[in-house]
Amino acid sequence: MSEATNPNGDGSTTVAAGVSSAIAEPPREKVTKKVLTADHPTWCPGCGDFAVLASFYKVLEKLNLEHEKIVTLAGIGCSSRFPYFVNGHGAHFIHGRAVPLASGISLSRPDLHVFLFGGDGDGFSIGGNHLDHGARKNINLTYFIMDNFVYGLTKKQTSPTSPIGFKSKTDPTGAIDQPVNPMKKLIAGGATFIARTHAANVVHMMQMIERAFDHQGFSVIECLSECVEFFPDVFDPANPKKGGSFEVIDEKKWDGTPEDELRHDVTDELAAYKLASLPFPGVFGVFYQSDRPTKNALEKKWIETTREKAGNASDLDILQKTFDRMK
Ligand SMILES: Cc1ncc(C[n+]2csc(CCOP(=O)(O)OP(=O)(O)O)c2C)c(N)n1
Ligand code: SF4
Ligand SMILES: [Mg+2]
Repeated sequence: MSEATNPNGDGSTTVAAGVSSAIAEPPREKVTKKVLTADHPTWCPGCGDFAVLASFYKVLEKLNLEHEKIVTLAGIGCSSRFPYFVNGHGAHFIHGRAVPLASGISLSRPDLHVFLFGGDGDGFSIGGNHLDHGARKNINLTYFIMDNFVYGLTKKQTSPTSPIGFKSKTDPTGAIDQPVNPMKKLIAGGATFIARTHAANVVHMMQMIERAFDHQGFSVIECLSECVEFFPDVFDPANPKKGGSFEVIDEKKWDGTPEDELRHDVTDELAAYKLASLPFPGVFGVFYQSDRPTKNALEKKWIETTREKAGNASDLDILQKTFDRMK
């Protein structure tokens, strides 16, 4: 999503007519955690989402983006409270509808950095359909899904990623439905950057956020983020501090060595699908990445061509001509 750092797309910046480029801009305030911190997070003590927020602040600090260009959006859920805690443009939207909201913002304001946050219920259940369409259209944004295998905010219902046998208020004798495999869903949906991480591994989480940010297109990170209240310890098998093992995907280096042949090619969809089929807790890192054109780029080109065909008329003239034709 680094397109936003270069609004004109050619290395230039626009100076409004009549405004002298000699006017010195006041020095920019550095984007620090202090500047980025808004409200006090209201998650339960020990909730995995705290680490996600801390990692996000750290990545923003490192990237030192223009503060006014940062947008955080979310649906509904504990994880979706995220925009409240970030001092930037933000919105807490209807449950499951964060992707269309973010898509509109990304398409109409390519100069902004659009970050989307939410939970497994928001993304894979009520918003599952929107996720697929954002992915196939390859909208330029970064979507961070805090997957805790449960509906946290509404106090323990089975979520689309809850494992079979999970006892909840909606499945008191244990869940019987096949859970969604987030990586497989995202690969099939057409997302062009797909990664998986764990909230207990801040360094890895930050690497994934940065790589997702650098990607042009629909970048998604699934992060195992523990709900200590309603599904504690479920991610321990992938947490070395709790006796588990965190296995990172060994990506191809394209160095021509025999060992490189065994490494994962992130552009290989089938190989990504095989990694996604590994039993829980699976592996972590970048599963898939492709450079398919974004809708943002395709739509921009289409608008330019159409405008040219209309003799570079203004929006108002084009609208007027359309109305005139309808008379
Ligand atoms: C249309 C609609 N249906 C249901 C709800 C109730 N609801 C609010 S959050 C939520 C689930 C949130 O789960 P998840 O996205 O996994 O977030 P978490 O709280 O676990 O972080 C539900 C069912 C709602 N707010 N709106
Ligand atoms: S209920 Fe679970 S997900 Fe929600 S804040 Fe508490 S620990 Fe986090
Ligand atoms: Mg959840």
